[in-house]
Amino acid sequence: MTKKFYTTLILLFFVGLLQAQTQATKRSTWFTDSRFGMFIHWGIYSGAEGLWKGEKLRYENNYAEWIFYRNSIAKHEYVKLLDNFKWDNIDPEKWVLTAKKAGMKYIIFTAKHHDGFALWNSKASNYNISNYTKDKRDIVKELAAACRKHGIKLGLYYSHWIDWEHPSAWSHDKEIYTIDNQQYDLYWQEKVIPQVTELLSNYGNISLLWFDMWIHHDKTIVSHKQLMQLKQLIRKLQPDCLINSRLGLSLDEDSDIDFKTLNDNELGQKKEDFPWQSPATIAHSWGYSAYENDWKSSTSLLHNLINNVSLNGNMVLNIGPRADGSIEQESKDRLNTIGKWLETHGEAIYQAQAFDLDKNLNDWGKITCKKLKNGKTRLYLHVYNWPISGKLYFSGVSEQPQKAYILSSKAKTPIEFKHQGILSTIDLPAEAPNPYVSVIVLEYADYPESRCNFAAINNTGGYNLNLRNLQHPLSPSSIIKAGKFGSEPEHILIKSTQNLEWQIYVEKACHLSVDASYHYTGNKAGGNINVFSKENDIKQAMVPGRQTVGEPNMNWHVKKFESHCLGTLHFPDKGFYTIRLQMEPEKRKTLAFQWLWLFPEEQ
Ligand code: JFZ
Repeated sequence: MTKKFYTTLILLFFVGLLQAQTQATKRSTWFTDSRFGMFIHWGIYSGAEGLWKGEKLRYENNYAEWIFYRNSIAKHEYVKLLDNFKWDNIDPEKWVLTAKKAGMKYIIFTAKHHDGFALWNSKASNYNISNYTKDKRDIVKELAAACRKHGIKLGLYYSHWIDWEHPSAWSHDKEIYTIDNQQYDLYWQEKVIPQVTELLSNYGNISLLWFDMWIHHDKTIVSHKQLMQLKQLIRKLQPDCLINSRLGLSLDEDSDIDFKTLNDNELGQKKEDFPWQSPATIAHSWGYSAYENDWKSSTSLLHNLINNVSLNGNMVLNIGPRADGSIEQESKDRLNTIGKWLETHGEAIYQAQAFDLDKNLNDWGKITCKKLKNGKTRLYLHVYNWPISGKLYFSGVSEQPQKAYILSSKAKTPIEFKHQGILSTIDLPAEAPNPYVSVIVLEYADYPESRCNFAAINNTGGYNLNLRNLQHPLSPSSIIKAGKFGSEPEHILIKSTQNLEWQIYVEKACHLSVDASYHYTGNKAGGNINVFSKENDIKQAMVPGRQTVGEPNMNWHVKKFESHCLGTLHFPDKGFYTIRLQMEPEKRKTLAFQWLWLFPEEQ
């Protein structure tokens, strides 16, 4: 009886867990389908433009939206910045139209940033925009209406942890002047809970709430209990509203958190199976700053978006409108370029996912993937570096594609390719069809299996066999990272006999010449460097290495890593081959090894 009881209980627990998981997946489908959104940082700080009484932002991380805190501004002076606002020009619909034109599917707006000022008509705090404007403007309301009108999802940023306005909230100088949990809870119950209630009650569907606590709750004033209270409130008022991990609960800790937020401007590094997002700026600050011009290029922004989608992630790209509501030309230019690109390449981004291949296997760009309803699969090869040879090598899939075409070509005219083993070689037009990123589509009859753990042919037609694409990975601690400002490249030190192995695929019988980049200590040639493959071996003495100055006219030296021709390997047929490198330095001599380079010999 008790046993049965406990089994049922355990079963119920897992069913519940599963349900919570599928619920979360269902909730976030629109989000992962969208891939690209707009962040808007706009508030009183926008009126300062990064300058206070002639002084620029203090502190190294000089985010313009932090000026109230950084430059120790008094509240009664800070609100005077609102006098700079041109209310006749301010129209949130223009922001929505800009987002739409840029191909963004959702907007996240700073309803309340750290300064504590609410950009809606908040009953819970008179520190709000309606109270401070002649026409009693409610920007959240206006934005919500515009989003609804144009089919854009609305998310709201709400700074829950930091609030520089409420007397018992957490401002960082409380670390000196102290604050107790009871006091802080006053802020929580008086401001956070009622304000989030307002936002989720009076503005229609809120698709997402974006909180901003980048420190674990164990390490700061917010308690787990308070976070749970907030989370339960959201689930009660709008069960479908997404919550980001900067609420202060990680996805591991709480499966009810919908997506992980990476650090500011941090890009994805590996494929993840849960939803995640990079918040990104076009220049540096999030709020408007007149003193920055470190604009990222359209190409690099596009690369960042594609990089994330190729690893199952989203990107939310920020604009910081001015106090007249306008968006800087530099931002608009970039958003228009991305939007135009998405008009013809959106298929490779929206509802697209990561493919299974290692992100570094093919060196010309990134891959996204889509399973079609009819069972077919499309792989989108985002070619960053259009090969000058006119041939694109795509390694890792053994299934033969049914067809290949350029995504932006309206007629989807097939392009020629050949397929052998795990290599598709695609004939490309001499000129890239798109000046930013061109996309080649490969269509497969089903979901193709992929092969990992080998060293692929690169964009120039050779194989770079290095410390990162070994058959058996080295322990990371044995790899000496690039040093001396990068003038000494990544390498390993070898003092006694050592073997390294790689796998390569060749599509036909061929000869590959083999070079090695290394530095060997000693005054004369000695020791052995051997390369073995199935058909023949190469053996050569190591050539003593020289030094080089780090920079012209500088007094520091580094090992000179030079490329040495070792000989030729024969490959009698197409297929996979193991390349084994055996290094045998002499006693008390050291070999610093970097890479092997295999390149087809001219016939
Ligand atoms: C936060 C805000 O402080 C900033 O103003 C902006 O809204 C941005 C989107 O989020 O910035 C951060 C986030 C993370 C860290 C520091 C500042 N962090 O991890 O140290």
